[in-house]
Amino acid sequence: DIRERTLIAVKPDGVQRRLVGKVIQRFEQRGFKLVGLKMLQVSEDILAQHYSHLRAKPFYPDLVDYMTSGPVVIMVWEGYNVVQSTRSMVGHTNPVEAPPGTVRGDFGLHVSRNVVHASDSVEGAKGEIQLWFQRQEILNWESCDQAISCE
Ligand code: DAT
Ligand code: MG
Repeated sequence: DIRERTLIAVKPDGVQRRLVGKVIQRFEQRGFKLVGLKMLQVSEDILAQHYSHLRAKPFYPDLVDYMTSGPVVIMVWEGYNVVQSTRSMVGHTNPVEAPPGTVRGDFGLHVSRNVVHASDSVEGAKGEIQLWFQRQEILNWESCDQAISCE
C-alpha cells in the first residue's frame, strides 16, 4: 500500500540535541512523504494513552518525565511499507543493539534516551496517528516533478 502511514516523533533529547533536521532528512532521502508535522509539549494524558502498554513497567515514571521534559516534533510519514522500513531505519530500542547507520545506532545514548519514536505496526500506526493528529492536520500533496508542462 503506497498510502501506508506511520507516526514518527523526535523525542525531547533529539530536539534538544538539534537532531530534528537530520532525522527528517533520512526519511525524505529514503523516498517517504511527509504529510503531517507539528511541535508540541506532550501532556501526561496523551502519553498515558501512547504508552499504555508500558504503564506497569518499572521505568514508566522515568519515561513520563523524559517525554514531558521538553517539546517533541511529531510527524506522519507516508509510503510503501513505511512502517517496517522506518522501524529498521530507527533501529533497536536499545541504542547498544542498534547498528551504525540507524538513527538510534548513530545518535542514541541510552535505552531511556533513544531520540525517536516510530510506530511498530500498521494497525498501531493508525491508532497513534488518531491519537496525535486531527484529521485536517494531515495533508495530501503531489510532487511538482509530476506536473511540469513542456508546452
Ligand atoms: P520502541 O520505542 O523501540 O518501540 P517500546 O515501545 O518497547 O520500544 O518502548 C517505548 C519506549 O520506552 C522506548 O523507546 C524507551 C522506553 N523503554 C523501553 N524499554 C526500556 C527500558 N528497559 N528501560 C528504560 N526505558 C525503556
Ligand atoms: Mg514502541
